[in-house]
Amino acid sequence: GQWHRRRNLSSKPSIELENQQFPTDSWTNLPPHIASALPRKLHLQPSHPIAITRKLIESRFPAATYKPYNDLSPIVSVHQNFDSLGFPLEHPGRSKTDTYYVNASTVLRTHTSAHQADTFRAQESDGFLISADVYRRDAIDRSHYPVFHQMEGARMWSRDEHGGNVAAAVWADFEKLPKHDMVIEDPNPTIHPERNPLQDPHTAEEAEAIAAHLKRSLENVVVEVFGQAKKAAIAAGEAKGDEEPLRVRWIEAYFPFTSPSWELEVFWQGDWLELLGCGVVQQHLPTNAGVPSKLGWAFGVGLERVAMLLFGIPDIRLFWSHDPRFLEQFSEGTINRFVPFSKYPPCFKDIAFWLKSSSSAAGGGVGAGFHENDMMECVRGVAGDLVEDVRLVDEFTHPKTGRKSVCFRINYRSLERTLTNEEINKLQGDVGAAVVEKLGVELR
Ligand code: FA5
Ligand code: MG
Repeated sequence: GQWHRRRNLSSKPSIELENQQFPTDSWTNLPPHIASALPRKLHLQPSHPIAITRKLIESRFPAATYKPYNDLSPIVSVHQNFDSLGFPLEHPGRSKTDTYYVNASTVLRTHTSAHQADTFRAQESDGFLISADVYRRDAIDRSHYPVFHQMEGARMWSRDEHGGNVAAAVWADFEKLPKHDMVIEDPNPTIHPERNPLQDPHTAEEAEAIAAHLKRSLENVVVEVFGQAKKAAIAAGEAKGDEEPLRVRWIEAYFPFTSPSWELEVFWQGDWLELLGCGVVQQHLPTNAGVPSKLGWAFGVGLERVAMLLFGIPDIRLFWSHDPRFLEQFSEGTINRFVPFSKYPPCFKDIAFWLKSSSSAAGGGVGAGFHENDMMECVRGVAGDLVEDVRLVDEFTHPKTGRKSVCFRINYRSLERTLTNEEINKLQGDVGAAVVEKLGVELR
């Protein structure tokens, strides 16, 4: 079993978040280093790159149609975050290895989609843009962080206003969208009967029109982002303007609350980087929200990922920096290239341990009741932002005892200074102690 399954992590009867007391229980798994991010609200700090990115994306969507919501609380119910979106009870996203629970019925939202149902029900406009901080137990590397920001967008059309079928109205709105000439790879059909199906309540014409409007709207955001990033790179003398364009592609995806669904990826630092997920809204959402005749699209984009491209920010941890050498490089409304203050040396340390032999297999790829995210959180809890990357480098099962051993490689590197050997050895020792205490493993 997992340590946080057995006992109340905080061991306090309640936690205070946003000036409110929440009772804790056996589901509580919210560590202080995550709770302390709640007051930061980077998307609301005007000269922070996350807020500049938010405003740039908002500027591509007319405010009369897309009402912005930027101040919704991150503390939501399990119902809002999962049930209202049609997540099945056994969905891995619901587990304590993936989600921060305040208690059994309350979580820190894992995505801005947690507000879709309520916003559809409020019916304040044909569309919306919701920007917010979101929280997830996840991998540690330069593009993943346990707290990040998303913007949710949606656009709905009403069959009642359009003679029972919205396809023509959506195509008419599509024609009004700006055109672009960027090459975007899109090898799959809009609808695929097995991989990416049409929903029963929709006609293929409706889904095709909604998909076209959705993709064009998002492609226009990418065109704007790349255009601004390129201008800034030329101004900084980093580029001449005749470089190969970045590769961008649409791929098929799956979400419980959209179908068909897609993700948009760009080629960045030698690998595909996912910017957003989107799709045609599952009809159960507007139906349950009391607006059954409305249909349309929704997307959720990672603001850090977009900001990294826009400003040339190489590591997601930088967004949380209090260092004026980071913060003072940005100002409201300005897109400029980030100038690294200096590159400090990485330090790689391996840690190997035997998993508990008694525990049974579970998710997370590794098995034996052990989830990689538990390791990630132990490291983050000890080393905070002094850790750049944690990678599973070896797995091995003892041929005689059947016990399983894993080895993780931790890359310690500060963004702000050179770490000393003593400091790193202390961190590594503390990580070892934390995994023994919290995960019940045996160091090798
Ligand atoms: C979602 O969160 C869906 N709610 C998106 C969605 C909305 C789909 C509406 C359909 C309709 P996903 O888990 O893929 O999807 O996350 C969306 C984006 O958030 C990713 O593409 C990525 O840009 C960003 N993201 C995800 N995890 C992290 C992380 N740990 N650190 C930084 N950014 C992340
Ligand atoms: Mg995704």
